[in-house]
Amino acid sequence: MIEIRIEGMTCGGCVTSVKKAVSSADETASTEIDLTSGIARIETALPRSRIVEAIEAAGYDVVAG
Ligand SMILES: [Cu+2]
Repeated sequence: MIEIRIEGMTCGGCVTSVKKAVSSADETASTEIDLTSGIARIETALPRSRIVEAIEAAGYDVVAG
C-alpha cells in the first residue's frame, strides 16, 4: 500500500480525476482519497514513482516525503 499526500484537490471532481489517473496507470489499483487531508491510500503493485507520475500528469502536486 502506498500513501501519498496530494495538493490541489478542491472538490469531489478532483478526487475522481486523481482516481482516474491512478487507474490509467494501474487498472487494478484500489484508491481511497480523503479530500480534507489530501491523503491518498493506493493499493497497487506499481512502484510509488509511477503512481506519483500519473497523478502529477493529471495536474496535481504530490508532496514529497
Ligand atoms: Cu475539483
